[in-house]
Amino acid sequence: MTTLEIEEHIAILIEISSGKDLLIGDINSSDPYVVVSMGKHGIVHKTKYRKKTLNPEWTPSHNSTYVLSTPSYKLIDAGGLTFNVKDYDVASSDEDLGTIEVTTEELITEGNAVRVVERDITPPPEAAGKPAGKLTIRFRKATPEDEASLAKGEMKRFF
Ligand SMILES: [Ca+2]
Repeated sequence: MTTLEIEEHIAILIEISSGKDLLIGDINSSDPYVVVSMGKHGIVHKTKYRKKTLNPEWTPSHNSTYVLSTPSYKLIDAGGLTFNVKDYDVASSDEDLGTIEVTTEELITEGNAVRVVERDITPPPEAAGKPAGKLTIRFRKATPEDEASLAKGEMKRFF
């Protein structure tokens, strides 16, 4: 962390892009969505769910994209972000389909660089040892225009 030079406040545009070969939460499929949390600071974002798919793609209309705007120390303190994939259920509590972690150092990008992270999902304890698929996240430094577009609910592609 000592080599990390960052501003006091950071704004990162994050897109939860897609999942691949996710775990099955229902009989033969899942209704996957993603909950993003920042350590003890709790939940910072949620996508909407996609119906009956193990290979979901989330777009801005599914809340795929948001700006994480935070004092830097909170993100450093949290060590990064956790992306928890869940299966939406109508009649019971939502199933855990596993998580990926993206570290603070990965999240701090230079200039306009876009970073794409495709990472193996760590399965929940009850599915330990099973392949749980992959989750793809994209991010870059947020601009004031990004924040304005999101606030207006524009459904454009940000990446
Ligand atoms: Ca379900």
